[in-house]
Amino acid sequence: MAEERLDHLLQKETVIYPPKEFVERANVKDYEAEYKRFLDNPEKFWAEVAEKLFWYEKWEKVLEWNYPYAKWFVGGKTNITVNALDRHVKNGKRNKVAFFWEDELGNKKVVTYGELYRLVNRFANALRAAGIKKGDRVVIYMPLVIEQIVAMLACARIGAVHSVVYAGFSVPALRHRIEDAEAKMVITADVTIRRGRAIPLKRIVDEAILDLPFVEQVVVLRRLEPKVDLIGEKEVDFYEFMDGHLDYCEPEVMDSEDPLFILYTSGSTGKPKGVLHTTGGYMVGTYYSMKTVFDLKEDDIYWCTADPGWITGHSYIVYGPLVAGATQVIAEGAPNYPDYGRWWRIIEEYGVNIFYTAPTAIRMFMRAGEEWPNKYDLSSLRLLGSVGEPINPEAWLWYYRVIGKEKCPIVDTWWQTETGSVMITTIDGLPMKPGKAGKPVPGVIADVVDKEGNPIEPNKGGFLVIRNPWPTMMRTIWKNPERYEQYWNTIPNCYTAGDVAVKDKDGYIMILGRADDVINVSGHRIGTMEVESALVSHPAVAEAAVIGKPDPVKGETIKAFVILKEGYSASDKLVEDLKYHVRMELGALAVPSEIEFVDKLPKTRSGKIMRRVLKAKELGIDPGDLSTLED
Ligand code: 6R9
Repeated sequence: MAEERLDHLLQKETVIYPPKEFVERANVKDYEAEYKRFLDNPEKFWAEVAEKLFWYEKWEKVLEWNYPYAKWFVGGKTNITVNALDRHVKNGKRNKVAFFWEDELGNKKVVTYGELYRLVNRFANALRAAGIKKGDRVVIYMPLVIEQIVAMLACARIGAVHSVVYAGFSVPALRHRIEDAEAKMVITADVTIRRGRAIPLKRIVDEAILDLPFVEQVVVLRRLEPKVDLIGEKEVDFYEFMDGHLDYCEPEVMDSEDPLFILYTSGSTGKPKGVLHTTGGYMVGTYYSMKTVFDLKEDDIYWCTADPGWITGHSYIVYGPLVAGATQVIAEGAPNYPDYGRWWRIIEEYGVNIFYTAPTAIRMFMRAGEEWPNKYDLSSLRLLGSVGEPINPEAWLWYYRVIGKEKCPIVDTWWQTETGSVMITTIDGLPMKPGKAGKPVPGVIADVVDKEGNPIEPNKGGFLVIRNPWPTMMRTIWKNPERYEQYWNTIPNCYTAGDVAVKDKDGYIMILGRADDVINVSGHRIGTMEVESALVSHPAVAEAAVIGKPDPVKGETIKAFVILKEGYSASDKLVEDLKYHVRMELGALAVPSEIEFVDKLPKTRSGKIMRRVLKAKELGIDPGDLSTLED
């Protein structure tokens, strides 16, 4: 496609049709027919997917919907690792590659389903021997290595509930998650390696668990020589822990509704919430979307660039692809280290067919220039995916042209930690509109509505909602059912996603951004209140307010407005101190890129900070209704 034509497409609404050859071979060839099959009989639709998987005992009922609490595959008994591992090993896929792993330096590992099965079983036996039982919580704070995935699956094998914490979080953020889940065990590594540097992780765990008596044991993967010291009886080496355990561990028979994992995510209060997912529905739903949204076939090489520390890694590296029996590529470290060719070299080397990444990465590569991807043979690609934040048409078209060579459909997948799997996109065969995620996937009834839940006319902004229960929906917020119920009682009879969106006359949904006080930096959710409380915990800060500012690469960046306490004065040094403080409190991804010292913050008469007014002033736009402003 010529450059002028692209320009022209940007001026008006662009519609791009998936190649005929793709659609003819697609797992779902006709979206409308598949969607209708769902609408005609949702329970039959989901039962047919579930029947493809292994169950010790079949469910009695597909869905029990007791608004806003759902039970899926009621009475069904299974174990997700039997579907992710045993099923493949027994069906002739023992020597099929499960993972090609590499780090930034090109160190490599190849793990087959047979090997992964043995590692998981041995680790699961070791967990049981250490006294971990069904229902116990285990926190996993590890880099993107095979052992991280082994630890997650081993928990699932014995029914322990894992809570994976992204290795970029700092001491207090990790401590909060360990405390909230009352984890009996923490599994970690000495270091993660990024941009050629070893970043210590165990040291962070040491501090995070000080005086938390319920943490009985810390298992440490020791990667570097000389090996990091293990102190006291609490700490044990990852491989010594597994040593001597059998290659088979009897799986725990899990009820469909037994918890599988907790994953924390930011919301509009100062504390992240522990989103709880359960076994049966999550397994069936992620499996279905692997086959349909990602069109996964037996011989595909699939690469999702996320980290299992986020929901994308849980659903589309660990559970969905393994249950579907995929061969995957995973890569630890930065996308552009040692250079901007890294990812494209990996695609060429492994012959990646399906590639799933985030808009922030695409925009970064766009800036670096197309000479980098052009050095490599990307012709193995047949489907591209995007997730985490809205993808702007310019980035969409670059991804389509430079990476996909105009022959790969792009699935812009909208979903959330809470939804568990993809909710809106253009599945196989649907025409694509750059910048618009698409239509609800079969199984989901999505809409754009006003506060009362009435549909909004086409091309007008409103709240994005889902009107029905779906198998991978979160079941509750850990230890906070009121918080869970809020999702379902903000707008009558709907699940409120917290995003604003518009729907066009063809039913395509475009996501505009968050409706609440959540900032999306490089596809990661950061609560304004979390950053504000981190700032206020610094001795110099009296009050702080934080907003998101549009950024050409990261989507949004954080700007903080700070009122200093008496006796402190503004300086560049203090700005650096405050940034460092936030890094220590929350982690690098929450550090504001700008800090402005002010004397006053706009507030409502009841004392709430009006971030919307700050944002409008910052961006030079209309602040809207100011009637509640104090003065
Ligand atoms: C999977 C994931 C969820 C929030 C969500 C929305 C934003 C995710 C998007 C998207 C526009 C897309 N988001 N995918 N916005 N288009 N394709 O990212 O989960 O970390 O919980 O974030 O991310 O704002 O509400 P999570």
